[in-house]
Amino acid sequence: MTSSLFSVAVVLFAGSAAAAPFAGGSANLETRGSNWMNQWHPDAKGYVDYGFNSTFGIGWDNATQIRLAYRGCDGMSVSFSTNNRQDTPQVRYGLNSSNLKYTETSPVSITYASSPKYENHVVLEGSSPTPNYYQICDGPVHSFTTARCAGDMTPYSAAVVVDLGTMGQYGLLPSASSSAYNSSQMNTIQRLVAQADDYDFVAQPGDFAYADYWVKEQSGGTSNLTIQDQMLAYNIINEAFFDEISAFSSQKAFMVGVGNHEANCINGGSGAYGEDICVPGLTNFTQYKARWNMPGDGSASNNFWYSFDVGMTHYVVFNTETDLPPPYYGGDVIGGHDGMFEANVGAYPNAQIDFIVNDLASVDRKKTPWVVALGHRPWYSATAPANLFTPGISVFEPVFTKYNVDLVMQGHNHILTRTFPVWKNGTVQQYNYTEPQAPVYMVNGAAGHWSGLDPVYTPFPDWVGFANNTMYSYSKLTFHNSTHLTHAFMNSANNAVIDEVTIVKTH
Ligand SMILES: *[C@@H]1O[C@H](CO)[C@@H](O)[C@H](O)[C@H]1NC(C)=O
Ligand SMILES: *[C@@H]1O[C@H](CO)[C@@H](O)[C@H](O)[C@H]1NC(C)=O
Ligand SMILES: *[C@@H]1O[C@H](CO)[C@@H](O)[C@H](O)[C@H]1NC(C)=O
Ligand SMILES: *[C@@H]1O[C@H](CO)[C@@H](O)[C@H](O)[C@H]1NC(C)=O
Ligand SMILES: *[C@@H]1O[C@H](CO)[C@@H](O)[C@H](O)[C@H]1NC(C)=O
Ligand SMILES: *[C@@H]1O[C@H](CO)[C@@H](O)[C@H](O)[C@H]1NC(C)=O
Ligand SMILES: *[C@@H]1O[C@H](CO)[C@@H](O)[C@H](O)[C@H]1NC(C)=O
Ligand SMILES: *[C@@H]1O[C@H](CO)[C@@H](O)[C@H](O)[C@H]1NC(C)=O
Ligand SMILES: *[C@@H]1O[C@H](CO)[C@@H](O)[C@H](O)[C@H]1NC(C)=O
Ligand SMILES: CC(=O)N[C@H]1CO[C@H](CO)[C@@H](O)[C@@H]1O
Ligand SMILES: [Fe+2]
Repeated sequence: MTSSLFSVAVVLFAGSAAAAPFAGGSANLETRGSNWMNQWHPDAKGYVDYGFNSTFGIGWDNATQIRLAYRGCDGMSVSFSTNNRQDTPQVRYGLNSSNLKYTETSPVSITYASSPKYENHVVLEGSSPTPNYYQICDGPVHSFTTARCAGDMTPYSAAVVVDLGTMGQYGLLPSASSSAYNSSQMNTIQRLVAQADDYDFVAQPGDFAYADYWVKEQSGGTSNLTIQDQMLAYNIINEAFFDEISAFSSQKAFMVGVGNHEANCINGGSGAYGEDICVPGLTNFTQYKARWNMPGDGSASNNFWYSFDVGMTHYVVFNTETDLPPPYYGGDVIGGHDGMFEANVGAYPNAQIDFIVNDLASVDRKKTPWVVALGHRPWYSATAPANLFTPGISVFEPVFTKYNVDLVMQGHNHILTRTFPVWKNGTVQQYNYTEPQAPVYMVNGAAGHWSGLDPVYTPFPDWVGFANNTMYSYSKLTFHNSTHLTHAFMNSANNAVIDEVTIVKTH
């Protein structure tokens, strides 16, 4: 087994790096050891031809899986995948689709062990805040719009999904089971594409693809994936997801946060199989670090917690998976709820909470009257109490309450939940949405993934304003002005409003 399809992972920073071109950083990507094949689980085949047929040479090939992310209000990060390492990833852009005047390049073309792709990250800075056209190498010309600047009080909407998995053959299937959607109706990815004119950007705080369900799919019998397929199975599901989302993430910024399904290749274990089945590169959030390029100062933790402004809203993305201040544990670290034994990413144990506190303390509510926090695991959700993320009550809730966060968007439970304004570990502050003094929490983990939706747990606690688990859904946030914000659970199948509430609040 001396020849393989895979080269040594290459992290190339040729030339002078632009300011914070890539948040993942070189030190955080696992390098492929010479004996990594021997580290495979004994049940695995030990050799895989992906059919992607990468030559891992240097040179242009077609850019796929485009992922945009806001960078201030005059920039955009353009991330894309290629089969080969790119010497100098390049994006041309401009205001005239047939005359792309500007060119930006980047030294960042990276991979990780077990990946069939290279991830390229180019940051366009100083673009005009009007529709911009862009082209990766000589591929098709796409367009995007940069973020509304902080203080722009023009009404706008945003879409939020959580727990959005792969659709189709190895993901959520139409009609086959109770978890199915109606094959004549749209799934959530198709809906986000169809409604792209209705929102400025999409946010997903956690749980992409569910490729780490490959063993469960095998044992669940709905796919022909086998244990022996191992990382082939993982990569088929994973690549399909990034191909699918590109239909919206190539035209809208896609702002992401981390969930438990980003931790490793097996979601903490399944049947006889534990994390030791994961080959190098498929543990410790390696893919999550390599694929995304969220705003920040360029440190590894930027994909895990960061903030950004869009018009009248300040958004802060927080991380429930790692990096809680001691004595609390993130869900995926040793001692955490799921015990996935992954590592913290911050420079020191309190790095995340210090960032969140400093960030929220410095929000200018005249410019951005609304503050929305996005994170993965909920502590208020119409689920069994055992599924609640109780450290959140101690770590995040007091901070969100103190700094007057208006709305918290979460998922993880594959259901819908809208709370009343709630604080102090489950005390309802008031039973309406007019001038609330506590945050309102929304759980929308109903975007759809391989195993469908979860049960709701009854009777509902008194902080539950609405809960349901019968429809796939995305959330639509509409900021009307400094006093009115509407949250709607949208039915992905027909785009009907499932539940809607307007928070009226003088800031
Ligand atoms: C791939 O890139 C080539 C040019 O390099 C182009 O002719 C071709 O249409 C592209 N294919 C796809 C599927 O984008
Ligand atoms: C766009 O560029 C093309 C090609 O250079 C040019 O003919 C056209 O006039 C430009 N359009 C505008 C609106 O500037
Ligand atoms: C599926 O959707 C179609 C179109 O909306 C509808 O006519 C049909 O009744 C639906 N079937 C089921 C089983 O819900
Ligand atoms: C699973 O079956 C499909 C067709 O049903 C086939 O295209 C695919 O290659 C198979 N996958 C594996 C991993 O065998
Ligand atoms: C993840 O990282 C931690 C800290 O570096 C390390 O102790 C642990 O072994 C890693 N897990 C795997 C599966 O590599
Ligand atoms: C929250 O309340 C529950 C009982 O409802 C209690 O068990 C738990 O310790 C409380 N948590 C905190 C942080 O006060
Ligand atoms: C909302 O609830 C508060 C507290 O019970 C109450 O004082 C207020 O009148 C209510 N507002 C509306 C519009 O119902
Ligand atoms: C969820 O909504 C469906 C459709 O409106 C309804 O039939 C069902 O009773 C609701 N479930 C709960 C728990 O309210
Ligand atoms: C804010 O928007 C709401 C909803 O559109 C509207 O009813 C209200 O009058 C607006 N307030 C101001 C001050 O414009
Ligand atoms: C699936 C596939 O086409 N694999 C080919 C990839 O390229 C290698 C080396 O050129 C071939 O040996 C494989 O057959
Ligand atoms: Fe989750």
